Amino acid sequence: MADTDKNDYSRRDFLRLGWVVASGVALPPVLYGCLGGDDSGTPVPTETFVEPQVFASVNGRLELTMTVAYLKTTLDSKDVNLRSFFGSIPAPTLRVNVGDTLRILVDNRLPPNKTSGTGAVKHLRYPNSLNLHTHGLHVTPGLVSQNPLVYGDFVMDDPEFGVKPGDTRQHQYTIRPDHPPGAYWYHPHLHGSTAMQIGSGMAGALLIKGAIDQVPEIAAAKERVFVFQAPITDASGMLESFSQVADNGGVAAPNASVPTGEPPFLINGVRRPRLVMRTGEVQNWHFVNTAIFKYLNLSLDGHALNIYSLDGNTRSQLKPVGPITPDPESFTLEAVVLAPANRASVLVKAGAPGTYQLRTLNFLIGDDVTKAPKPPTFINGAGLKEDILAEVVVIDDPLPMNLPLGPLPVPAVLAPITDQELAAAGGLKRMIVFRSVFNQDPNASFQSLPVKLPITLPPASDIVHPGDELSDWIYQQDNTTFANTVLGVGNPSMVASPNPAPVGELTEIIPFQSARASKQIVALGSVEEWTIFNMNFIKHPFHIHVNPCWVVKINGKPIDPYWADTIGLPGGTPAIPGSVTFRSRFTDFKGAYVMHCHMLAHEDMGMMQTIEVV
Ligand SMILES: [Cu+2]
Repeated sequence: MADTDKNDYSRRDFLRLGWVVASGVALPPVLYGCLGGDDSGTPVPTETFVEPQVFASVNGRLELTMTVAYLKTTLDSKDVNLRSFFGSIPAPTLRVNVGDTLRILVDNRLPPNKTSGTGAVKHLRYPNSLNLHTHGLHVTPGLVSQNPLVYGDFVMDDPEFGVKPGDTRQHQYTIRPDHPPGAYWYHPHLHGSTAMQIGSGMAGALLIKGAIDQVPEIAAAKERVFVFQAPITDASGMLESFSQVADNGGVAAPNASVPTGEPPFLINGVRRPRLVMRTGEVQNWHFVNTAIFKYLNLSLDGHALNIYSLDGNTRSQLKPVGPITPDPESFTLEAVVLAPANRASVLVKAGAPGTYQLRTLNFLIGDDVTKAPKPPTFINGAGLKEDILAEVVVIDDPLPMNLPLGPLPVPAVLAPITDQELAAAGGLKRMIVFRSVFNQDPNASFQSLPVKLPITLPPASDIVHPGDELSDWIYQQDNTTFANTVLGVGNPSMVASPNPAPVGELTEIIPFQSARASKQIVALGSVEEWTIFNMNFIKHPFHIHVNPCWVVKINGKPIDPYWADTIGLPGGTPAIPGSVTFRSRFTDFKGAYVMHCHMLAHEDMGMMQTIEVV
């Protein structure tokens, strides 16, 4: 056995703040330094891939105190001092079983808030207040009890309050026995500070274990969690400027290019870690994209990534993706696409000995749908460039293992939502619009927002969403505009006026909790079909809390349906919006929760709407 590389290990300062596990077990962070070696005497390469600390349930219960505080550590060889959960970036992995109870006491030890946002970023504020969201979990969005006060997955705080510095909040999440087992994650969700805090690194994986983990080929595979983060820091290694968050989160002035490469992705806090596998070995990898803006487009040289779960939702069959040969000039190759907040669980079977790169391939983060011929073409400044994320070394020390061949156990709650079920249980259809509005700089090179009309319309057959529901939205008929950095989701009441404001004048956006903001009222037990329209080129990732989505159409055209809780929307324009159509069962839980853009600066600036299940 090779020695653990002490230098690599010690440069990650896990859990300096200490922690309390009242019920459950804490497993130390793991650096896989050895794999047994081979018989030829060739030195085995050292792994630099680290696994985050794991907190695991015991006897059906995991109970933790989650300290929130600054952490001085090193990320990608840079000294940083950033907000953290549990004093760890990324935060530890929480590991529970279906049927378990997870209790978390959030203990906010950040210093008092100093800054209140002003001007163009006025809705980015309260950087040291927070709340907690368990992303993708089907749990109650309200209170678990009034006395004592215990919260479920509650994120409906007034931003002025939330869990302020010095405050604590008790959460309890009851993971139902029928909950889909899979890869989820947790992060703060206070409106106004979410982007800054997750941009700091306040994010951790949350694994729910169940039937899928008992499939023999999966049970035998080494399991790894990849928390992808692109922490934002200033020159001093801190993150205190809201405009920095906005600039790195896609809220830059419309004439600025979309950030393409910086900050770089880290995996569990390490830039380009090395993993070692044995030829023939199968490993079980959970990818979690916690970046606040950037998509991932993952491909492993020479190997297929065999997807068995998306957003914690098991597929009935493995879906092999790749290997895809990178082409530096291509912005059309699609590998395993993870919008911000998406997860994918994949099985990887190591091939011939050699060194392979795990890459994010070039990715179009903006679709220019006005350009013919389709597919959409690259917009200057709107592409994320290829990057190497990790190195996989396959050694000549065979370990024959198998991929599962048969059907995988899909939870009953993930049965397809048929036309008949939809019709019988309500069948209501809704249309929701995502749109950012910006001031138009007539000299801007980045002309996507807003669109100048008239544009050359495609043939009528290509306009997939005609109809009165959208007419209210097609109100911007020239290059005058509403506002600077105003983002809206929902109806036009989200902006102060449907009429254009003078260029340069800031129009106020109505906070999503406002009585004037739109709200979707849904009956408990109903099944509905929603179409989410995107009137911007940028691929806003749509996320809805509590209940997953059965995605059935993209741009009005039927697809091979799948379950997800976060959906990268195709780009569009006000005249030709991109769209995704999904069906959802509003089961089990009454109460208010949210849907929003997971480009988190967009969310913080108002691209969020309330759903109330009654
Ligand atoms: Cu967005």
